Amino acid sequence: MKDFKKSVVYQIYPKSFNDSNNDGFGDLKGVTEKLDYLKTLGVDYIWLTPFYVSPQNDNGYDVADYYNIDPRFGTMEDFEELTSEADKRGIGIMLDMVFNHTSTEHEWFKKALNGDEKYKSFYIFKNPKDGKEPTNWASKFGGSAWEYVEEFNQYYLHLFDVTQADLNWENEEVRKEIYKIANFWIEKGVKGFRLDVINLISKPDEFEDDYKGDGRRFYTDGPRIHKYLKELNRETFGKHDDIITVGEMSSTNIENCIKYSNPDEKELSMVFNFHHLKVDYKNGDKWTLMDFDFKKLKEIFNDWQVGMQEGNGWSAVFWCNHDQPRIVSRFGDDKKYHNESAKLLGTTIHMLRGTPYIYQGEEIGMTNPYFDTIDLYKDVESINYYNILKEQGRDEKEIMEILQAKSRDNSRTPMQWDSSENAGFTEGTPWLSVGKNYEDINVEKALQDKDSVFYHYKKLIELRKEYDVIAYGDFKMILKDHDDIFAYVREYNNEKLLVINNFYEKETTFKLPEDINVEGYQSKILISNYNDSPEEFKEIKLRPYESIVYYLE
Ligand code: TEU
Repeated sequence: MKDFKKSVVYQIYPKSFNDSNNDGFGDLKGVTEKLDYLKTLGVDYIWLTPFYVSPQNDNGYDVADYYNIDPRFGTMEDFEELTSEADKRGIGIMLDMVFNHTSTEHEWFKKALNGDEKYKSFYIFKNPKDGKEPTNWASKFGGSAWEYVEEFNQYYLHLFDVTQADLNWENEEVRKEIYKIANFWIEKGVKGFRLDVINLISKPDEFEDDYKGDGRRFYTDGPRIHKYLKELNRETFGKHDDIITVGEMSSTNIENCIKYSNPDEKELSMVFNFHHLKVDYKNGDKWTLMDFDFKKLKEIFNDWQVGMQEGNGWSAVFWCNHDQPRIVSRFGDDKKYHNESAKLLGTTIHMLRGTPYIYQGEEIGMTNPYFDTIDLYKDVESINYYNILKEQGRDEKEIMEILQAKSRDNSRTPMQWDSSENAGFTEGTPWLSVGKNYEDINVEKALQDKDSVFYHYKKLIELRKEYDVIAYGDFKMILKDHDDIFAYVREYNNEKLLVINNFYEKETTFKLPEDINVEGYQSKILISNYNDSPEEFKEIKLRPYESIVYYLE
């Protein structure tokens, strides 16, 4: 059994990873072709986003059949080969399970629409209120969270796209079907589950208007969420000691995350939360242009690291995924200090208390593509908000700048393998345009450059396996009020780690606080993004984006 605290997970968006049959769409065979690359990087698990049968309105998060592979991605034999080949390389497969909702193309929903009462009760149908939607709840993708069905004179709930109907977890039959799905894939040998928006599955007892929030206040951490997660654990992955689980927790809090991930609770191994990725939102609104609030970023990292440590919870620590912009473009400098800032961001995350997740391409410093016309965008959320911002009268140039910064398509452009056409992703027409800088930023080039971002990430993974203080050490932030530096100390038995990150282009000075005892300790640099960082650490002039990790014992 791998220790998930010493493990690193690599997230693959198969649609954009590697296209083995040149139809322009990545596939499972394409993933298998790249397992040796992932083995070289040194990752322990690969999280595959959904590849089940789906109409692809939300790129697979609208599942129409949980038991079969969508032909675009290949066959069940392809999946079985991938799992077997990954296992030979000591890599476990983590599947993405979308249990909050199904596609409206799912047979359950089709039967519901045909009036089958059993399957209507699988979803959330409500009568109109005053001739309108049952509540004022908003879909995460814009518009109302309710869709009217004339035949029933009722609405069904969809917290996301209108073609993603929320399941009714209050119905025990639904839960039993969900557990069958999870156990089916466990039988196939998967070693992990990522649970999509899992803290939305328990709906409130009363469906009432949200007068205070943005129409989404009731979504998260509902009244029976812990009951359901304990049952899911008990009926499926909790029966096995070699399956790790991570819950995607939308807008949650530390108290719940401790309950979700403290091993005594028997719910999940760890959780994703996103507060650190909202520090460039204005008043909680993603669709704005705003520099990131560094002070708030440090506060959030500190609160979550200390809070989860005190409650014995466990976090997935990450910057990127298929919903987030590329971090080097977002919080780094993807022009003048591309390598330095990409490495700084990697070190910042990988030295934290938690299990690190690397999103495909992050390890080579892939950037946002800066698409400049709306027809290059494919993401349902981005297209919906383009139209919403147009209706609000915002001008085209400003809207495109917002999409260039915030669209989920930023992370979904094809993986850049080499400098050949379409970056070696496909010999067909890619479903989404390749980033223009693929001739400069690609895997082939990274593997040939010992100073590349790739080898920095490879080293970070090796260090986590070698030094217990990284996996198990307590976290303590230092220089809380420093405007440019995010620095922290990790401690475990007699080991200390001093992690120092200058998040800005300008030079700045680091001074070790008096209360950090280093007397009698031997020190060495474990990793830096400059080849000549000073061995002496009590006072350091930090260069642009300089990031250094000292090990003391
Ligand atoms: O994401 C949950 C979610 O809220 C995302 O929509 C994301 O936070 C938001 O788009 C950021 O603006 C999960 C999946 O990761 C996402 O790809 C799916 O679209 C969504 O659930 C619905 O299944």
